[in-house]
Amino acid sequence: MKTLTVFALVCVMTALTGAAAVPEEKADKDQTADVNLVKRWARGGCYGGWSRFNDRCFFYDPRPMTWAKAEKNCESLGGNLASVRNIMEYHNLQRLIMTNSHAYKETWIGGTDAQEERQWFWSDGTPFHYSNWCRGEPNNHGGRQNCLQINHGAHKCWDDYQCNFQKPSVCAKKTC
Ligand SMILES: [Ca+2]
Repeated sequence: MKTLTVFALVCVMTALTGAAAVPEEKADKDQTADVNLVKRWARGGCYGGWSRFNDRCFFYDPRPMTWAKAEKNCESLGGNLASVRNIMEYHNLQRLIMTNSHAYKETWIGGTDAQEERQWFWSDGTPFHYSNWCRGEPNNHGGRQNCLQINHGAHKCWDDYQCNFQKPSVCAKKTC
């Protein structure tokens, strides 16, 4: 119970900081501001372009970036490139991309085997258990494919690809 209270406080503080940064919300009447605060807390801190799925907030960034720049971008927003733990989470990512870009675009998420070939890691440090590789992937084509793109090919599955290519990305962070 104590932990929950702390989480709620952190969440409210985050929401307050967020509210202060948005000029039009400053003009809101007190009551409206309170309602917004409660809504934000109920969403686990997933607002301002982030959407909630289970215990995390997800954010689709349409700007083409290299995998490393995309990861840095997610870190600057308090998260990492998204990891995926099961098929429901993968379908949620696909829905998020479709909703925002109106297509199943090839998109970076947080998988990489740059440290050692065929040893896949998530950039958020969680174990790499679930995968949805396309047939014949990951193939490390040309010996230079160390980053994980999704929505590849006809089956919209996973592929390892050259990390220096610029693609949209999905960030994820824990709810509060
Ligand atoms: Ca490949």
